[in-house]
Amino acid sequence: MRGVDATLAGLKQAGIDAVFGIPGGPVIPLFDALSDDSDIRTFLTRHEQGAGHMAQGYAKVTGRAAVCTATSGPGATNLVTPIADAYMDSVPMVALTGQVGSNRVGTDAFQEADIVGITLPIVKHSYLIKKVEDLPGAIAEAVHIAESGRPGPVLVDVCVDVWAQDIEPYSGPYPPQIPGYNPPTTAGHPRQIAAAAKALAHAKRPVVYAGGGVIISGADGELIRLAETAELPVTTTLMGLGGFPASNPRWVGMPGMHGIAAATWAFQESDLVLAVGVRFDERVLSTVMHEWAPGAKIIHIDVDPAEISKNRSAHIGIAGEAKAALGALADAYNAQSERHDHAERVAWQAKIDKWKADHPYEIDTDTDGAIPPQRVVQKLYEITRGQAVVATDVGQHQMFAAQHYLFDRPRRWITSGGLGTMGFGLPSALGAQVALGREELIIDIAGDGSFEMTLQELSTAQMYDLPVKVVILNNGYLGMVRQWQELFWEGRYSGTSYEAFQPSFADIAKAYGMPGLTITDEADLEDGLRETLAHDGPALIDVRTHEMAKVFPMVPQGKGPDAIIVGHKG
Ligand SMILES: Cc1ncc(C[n+]2csc(CCOP(=O)(O)OP(=O)(O)O)c2C)c(N)n1
Repeated sequence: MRGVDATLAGLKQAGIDAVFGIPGGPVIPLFDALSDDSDIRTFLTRHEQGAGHMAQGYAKVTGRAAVCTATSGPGATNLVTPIADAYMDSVPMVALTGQVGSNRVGTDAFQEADIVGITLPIVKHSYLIKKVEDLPGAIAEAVHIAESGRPGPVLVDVCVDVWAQDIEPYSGPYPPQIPGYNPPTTAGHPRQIAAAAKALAHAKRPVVYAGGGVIISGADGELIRLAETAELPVTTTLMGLGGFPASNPRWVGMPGMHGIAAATWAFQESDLVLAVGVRFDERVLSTVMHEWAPGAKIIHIDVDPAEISKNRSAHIGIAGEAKAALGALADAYNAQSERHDHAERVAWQAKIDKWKADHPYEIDTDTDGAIPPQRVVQKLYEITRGQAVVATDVGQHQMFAAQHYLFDRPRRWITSGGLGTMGFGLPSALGAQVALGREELIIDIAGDGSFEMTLQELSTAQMYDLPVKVVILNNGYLGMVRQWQELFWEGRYSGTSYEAFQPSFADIAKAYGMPGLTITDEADLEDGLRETLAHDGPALIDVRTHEMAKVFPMVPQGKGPDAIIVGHKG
């Protein structure tokens, strides 16, 4: 068969059923073959960045890779941001790019860009295919590498002449055996598990620090079991929201720069941190990492051994798969004779609960009549009874969403954590809608600044009848940066105000053939949100919110966790 047919056969064997992208000369053969294929749905987007984020949204809600595709040169370079985003947040994705002819590689041919070289530091793996014999194996490996172990983006860059050449489809073992690539699939070393179980029993003030790895490995059930068995308070990071039910009384909340103060204080007083599927990111620990949890013994479980002791030394490191490791840890805990002191645990949880009760997330009240942005998220949560899938852009609105929309289940929260990519919201929401079907309510909580970066994908929403609801928290500013300027740059708002010009987002929505509403008065908020959410198709609501709202708590950049600003009064 032709190389391109072997490619589709390989993708299907690996379970790929969606491709997002835009064609150009070197991928015309791919699009041509896709048009005859009824097993793979092809989505033509309006920008390759949108295609990449759609693949990420698809992956976030399913755990499975999707494919984004682009032509050589500018098409491929437009994929760089989503590839970097997927790398930072461990999202499985295959980027399939076309390249100039194999005999022209390296000649500065028309639309030649060395995309393998450009993306080398931001891919889990990459291939440049100049010979058709290498293509079927590369496709099989690419999907497997993207999805297994610590997931990530894999690039397959295919020279245009290769598509048409004859080759046998992949017939090797599945998943393919890749020399030197053996990500952990087990719990990790039993002696380390036993040591961790013992440490948990002897701890007086333990806290769980759970991240995206819990969701990726499907370890939420095991985490609940362990937390109940050993009576552990649990925090879930921005990437881990939904990995432990927000309604569980042991849930402390989100830790970190804009997390709940109770989580920061719990870590500061803890004598043991059980970290699982996290990377001790500076947005959690603060930039002064050694000041975080200074008295705590650290247990660190991660499928990627390179993460263990990278940012903070682990006393007990467990290179294991989170689901297996947490299950084994719960079993080891039950099997050992050591037990925690129940009364001590109850007192510790009560102390954390009091911090939570005394210092909940603040709502901006001093708004001069303007709508507090937090209220919009709270209303959305109320109206949807917490059942929506929520995607966000990046900025204050992202943090308000993380703080006020609560998740009881994994894979309902789609956000750009590590890279912090403005413009991520709309396309990732569309990718999630493709994966889950049009019956699922998917809300993109967008910032006015971020939304303008990828809003052309409203066309994709219309073209494929993807009924995503866009809720813009419009403060007329690049709000998060404005907040930093207010707090740390003496209120010099340089380059952050859109006061001089902003388009009508409601009119933009109408131009894209969907309803658009503008809300300026809190009295109209609930009806406006209900009307938007009830529309049977994509719809947009532009909510004008308080321009000077700030996200609190905040641990200022460059300071340790003890410098936390809890709220407006300090
Ligand atoms: C692509 C990109 N450019 C710049 C930034 C830096 N940045 C972080 S938050 C932010 C402001 C975002 O503004 P908006 O989308 O309106 O959200 P808000 O903070 O106002 O809620 C900026 C510019 C970024 N994260 N991503």
